[in-house]
Amino acid sequence: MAPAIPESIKQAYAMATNDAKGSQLNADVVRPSTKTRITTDFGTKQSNTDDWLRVNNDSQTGPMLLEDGFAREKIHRFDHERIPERVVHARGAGAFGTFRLFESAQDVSHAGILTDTSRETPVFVRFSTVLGSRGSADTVRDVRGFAVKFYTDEGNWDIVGNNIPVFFIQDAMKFPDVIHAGKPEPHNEVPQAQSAHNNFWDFMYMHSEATHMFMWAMSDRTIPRSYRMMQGFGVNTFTLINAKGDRHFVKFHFTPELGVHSLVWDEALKLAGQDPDFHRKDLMEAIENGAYPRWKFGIQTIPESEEHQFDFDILDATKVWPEDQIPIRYIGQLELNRNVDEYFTQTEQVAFCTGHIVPGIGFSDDPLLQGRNFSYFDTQLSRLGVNWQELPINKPVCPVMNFNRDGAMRHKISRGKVNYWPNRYEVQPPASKEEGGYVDYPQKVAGIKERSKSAKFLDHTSQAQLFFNSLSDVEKSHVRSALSFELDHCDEAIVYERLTQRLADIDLDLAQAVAQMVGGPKPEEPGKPNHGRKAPGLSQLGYIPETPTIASRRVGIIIADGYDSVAFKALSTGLKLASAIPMVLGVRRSAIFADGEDRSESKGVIPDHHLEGQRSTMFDALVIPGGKNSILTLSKSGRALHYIREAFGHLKPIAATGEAVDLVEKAIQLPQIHLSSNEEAQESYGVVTLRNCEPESIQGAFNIAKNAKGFVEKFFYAISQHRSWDRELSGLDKMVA
Ligand code: HDD
Repeated sequence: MAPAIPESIKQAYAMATNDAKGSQLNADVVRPSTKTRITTDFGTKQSNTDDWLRVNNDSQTGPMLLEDGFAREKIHRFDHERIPERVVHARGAGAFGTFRLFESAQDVSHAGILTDTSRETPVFVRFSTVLGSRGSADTVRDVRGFAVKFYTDEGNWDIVGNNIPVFFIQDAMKFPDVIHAGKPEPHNEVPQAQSAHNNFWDFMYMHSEATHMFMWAMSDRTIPRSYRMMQGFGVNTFTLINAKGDRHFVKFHFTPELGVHSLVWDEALKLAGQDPDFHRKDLMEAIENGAYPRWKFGIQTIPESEEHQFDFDILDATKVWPEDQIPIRYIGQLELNRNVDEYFTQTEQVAFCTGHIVPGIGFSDDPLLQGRNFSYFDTQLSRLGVNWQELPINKPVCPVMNFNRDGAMRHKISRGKVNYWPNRYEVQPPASKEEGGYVDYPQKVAGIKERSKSAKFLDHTSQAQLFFNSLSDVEKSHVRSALSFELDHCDEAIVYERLTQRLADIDLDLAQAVAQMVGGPKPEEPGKPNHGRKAPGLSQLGYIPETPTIASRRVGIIIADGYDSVAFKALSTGLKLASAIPMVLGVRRSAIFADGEDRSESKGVIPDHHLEGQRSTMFDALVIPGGKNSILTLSKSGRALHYIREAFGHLKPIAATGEAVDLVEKAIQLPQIHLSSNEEAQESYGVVTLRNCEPESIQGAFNIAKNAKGFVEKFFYAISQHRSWDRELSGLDKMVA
């Protein structure tokens, strides 16, 4: 029997038929069912798709016949299934959603999507890694793409951004170099999906404008916990034009409701092998569970007249606009609420272009953006072919009418006798401004034609220092470790020695620590004095939500026969009520029975997984309910003990009740961790314990707040803080992992 369709999926389909993009996409959907029959591509019903037509001679070994058009069609279609993968950002995951504006930005733009607060604009978002091939792992250290297609009433608007606000290069002409340097090396196509190799770090040194970005790339930003927990940035400087015709420069921001959170490096490395689809599955799971990811949408704007008032060039994509100087104004919300129906036709064939803008939005002279505007259109041609704009995922929801014609695979049919303008029937004239026509901003331009950069583009270190100064101690130590890891993978001394010297331009302590780890001379003097300034919004620890939440967090509950059902039920119910995702991990994936449970009366609990099928890396936190026999079994299981040790090493909250407190003690063996000794709940470095677990001490209201007294509340608060940084600061994690 076919499995029942979950409610959330039914709702998603209902939504799909309600919104404009959804119904447009559904227009050509094939829905296989038990009532439909398999046909050839040309509609002939087929009675056998398993056996090639052949001559069956007496010994039953006769030849196959070329005549079999059905078989040839099947093989021919299979032979041509692949299209070129994206030259960068090949691996990705996408979802549909909605954009809502809650505050009009009409003072700066006349774009419908930025002024009409009654609209709900359908969107498609594709997240990606940059360097890896389509089949590479999700959790590698890499920048993440954050590309948003808004299907607005006035045409498609694409923000083709990243989860880091700056870029490696200032001029688009350097793009092939930076990507060649980062991709696998040409002689052996090694390494896959990582920057830890000679060519990348050679280029980082030789091309010093990349300094600011590589500091971001070595921070935790490049190992996100989830696509849902990353910021998105338009990176380039665009412009907004209001109804009066005034122009502002603008940067676009998406800030996640769940906060900005990362994996720890050891976890990211392991997950790349244990679950290469970790982020892809996380996005799908959250949407299926109704935990729709949301981002606040914000703009930073600068009036045209103030373009030159800053000590950095506002058109330089290697610079942020510090938020203390140019605050972000949050005006909208992006929500993802529908998974794709088919990966290829939607996530793979979606084509983003920085050149896709709508009236009220314009480009700037940012030299990276100008080059991107060429590259994106161009690349779609080799990836998808000339009529890529007609693919369902790329089609706007508003009417498209023009005299562009023909080309391979054109399938729009344009009626009428004329295919040019002006024509004698006056059909399809251009739109006036009043009719919504895009009118280019009348920018005054004069100058010398030459290949050069503005003077402020030449400062490559001030903002690298600003970024590093603004990080917390934990984040700084992660940058140090990341650089030490990456440079350890470079085996040519010229590469790691020079790069270490470059670090002294940013921070001498950092440079010295890295030099000591990777070898080579230790810099004695700062290359450039550090200005000591910091800016808000650069440290990701500043984005933990003010109201603590554990929504959509995966929590593994480990049980064996004889577990304590009071603790189990209280925690699993509490987690569900708080919108987390509890997952039962049993010693086997068949029924597990609680202490005292009558096996003839009860069906027990069927775990979601068995312990060997998963790893602690796949969960945000662990729960081990007590129960004498359960803990006896688990204490003899190396795997169960490893779960606890590994989760501890990865700074994750761990909760244990009753006899499980002894199990945690056995696994961790650290006197610094104080475990509960009586009915009082104890929290110590994110390990939350309750020795005497009575129904009244474990149930009740869940108030996820700092300094909460109850066991469940303490545990939930620890999860909401993502990781126990104190554990790392005191080095306890290293003693156990
Ligand atoms: Fe790019 C894809 C983001 C600079 C050329 N880029 C691509 C994607 C993202 C970005 C998110 C994947 C889109 C998708 O999911 O389909 N790229 C950026 C950002 C940049 C940037 C934030 C700096 C601000 N890119 C950049 C430059 C060039 C390109 C300077 C070329 C001159 N990018 C491309 C491309 C890709 C692409 C080759 C590959 C696939 C595609 O466009 O559709 O054209």
